[in-house]
Amino acid sequence: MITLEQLEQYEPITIQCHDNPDGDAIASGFGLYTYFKEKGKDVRLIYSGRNRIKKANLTLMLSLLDIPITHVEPQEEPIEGLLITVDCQYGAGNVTKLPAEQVAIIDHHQVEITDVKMCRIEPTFGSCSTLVWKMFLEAGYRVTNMRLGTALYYGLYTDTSQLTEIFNPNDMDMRDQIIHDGEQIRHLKQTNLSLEEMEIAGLALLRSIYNADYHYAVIKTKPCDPNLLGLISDFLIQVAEINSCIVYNEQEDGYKLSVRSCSKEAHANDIAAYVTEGIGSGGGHIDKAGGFINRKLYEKQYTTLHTQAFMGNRMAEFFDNNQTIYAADGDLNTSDMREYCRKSVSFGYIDPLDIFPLGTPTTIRSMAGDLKLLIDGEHYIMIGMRGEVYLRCKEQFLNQNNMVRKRFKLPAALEYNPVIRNDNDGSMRGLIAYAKSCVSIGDIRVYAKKLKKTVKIFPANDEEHVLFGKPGDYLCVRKDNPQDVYVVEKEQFTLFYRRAGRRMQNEV
Ligand SMILES: [Mn+2]
Repeated sequence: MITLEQLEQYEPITIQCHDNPDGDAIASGFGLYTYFKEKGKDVRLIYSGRNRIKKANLTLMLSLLDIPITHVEPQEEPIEGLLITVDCQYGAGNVTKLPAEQVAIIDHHQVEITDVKMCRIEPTFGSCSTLVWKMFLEAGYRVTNMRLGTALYYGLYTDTSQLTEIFNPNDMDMRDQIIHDGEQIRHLKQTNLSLEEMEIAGLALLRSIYNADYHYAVIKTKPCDPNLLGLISDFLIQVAEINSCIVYNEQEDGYKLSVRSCSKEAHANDIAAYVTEGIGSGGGHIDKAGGFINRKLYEKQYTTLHTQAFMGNRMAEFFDNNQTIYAADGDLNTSDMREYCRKSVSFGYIDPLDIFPLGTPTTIRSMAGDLKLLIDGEHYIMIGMRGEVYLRCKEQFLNQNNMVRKRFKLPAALEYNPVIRNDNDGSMRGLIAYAKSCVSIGDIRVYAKKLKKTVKIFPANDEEHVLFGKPGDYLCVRKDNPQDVYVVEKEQFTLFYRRAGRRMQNEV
């Protein structure tokens, strides 16, 4: 994993966006350009390929923010010093390969090129602008230049359908923290689409596939700016008969999709995660989400299936397979479940009252996204050994765990350290520092089964903090409390639970 400090060793530095650069490629390239310029480096920002930048929003972006990008023709002479391809991977199909003495890659697409050593690829980041911003933070560089902040913000905006399809916490952090000129962003928004794209949207709407059983629609559009996908799906979801939809199209390396839902049982982020599972990534909010499917992985798994059929099938499967459990009813059928004992395991727990006062509205941000918590004195924040964050009612918690008055320590570093934000004043605290250790009481009896369908559980007394389970996870209910229903991931389950009675037999 490269850092900006390492790249600073080279001179001169050339930063290359992919051919037909979009807002994110230009913004992230401009970010690196500005950084190296401030370090006194000889640096230039370029792109190549047959087409020149001509889309209205992009030419406006270049002039508003004074971005010095130039078009170059392919050349045989190697580029001196270091060439960094940004928002793309050197040698991939969407970027003209320019010979160079040294090459580095900074990108957020699926890994396609593996023979470049100096490389930083984060496929779960919503934009390459976010990755550049993160690398700034790591290098101790703060964005104070308004033009640069506005560019990076617009890069994220254009790559996440107007910020609606964000699911990586790093993207959320940049969205919330980076300085930007609201007036200029408004100006850029009004120039988003071309007449050609208006026509693409019109044609796409005429060719929608509608499923009357589940009230969903699927649309494939011609190649276009990914922003358009979000706009079309925003339009579709307003149609009375349509309660959820996927709008997608084909890109160089796969399929980009935009998901909307207004159904209580089928959230857009769940649909996006389900459709892309194993072949890409997806997520977002309950009403708006997005995702990406990697072409190679798709073609490996579905050799002959047409993508439109695939999307439709996955949607139907999602609805067929979705079970909702209201734990308060206490009537979960356990006849197909087996009895297990929970071993005693350690967790971290945090009393939010140790961080912010009673009544504070907060947002807990972790790799799994944002979780809203109004500090009510009734919940603990739990941290699992892999950094997973969830809430537990204090009463339930005390029944199941013994507190150990020790600081909690994670066995390994996390990809993103969870934070809690005070929504009143925006102040943030790292969660791990407040965590204490606890050990679950062993030998708690549960009924459990491996899930074949996705489930959604509305916990008793706590219906707003919905739990989700996917096929392969275990659905558990406590033997002594049929209202205590929850889901445990497969790996965790095998670690922490054993079949009731098994050990006895083995010991004998
Ligand atoms: Mn991008």
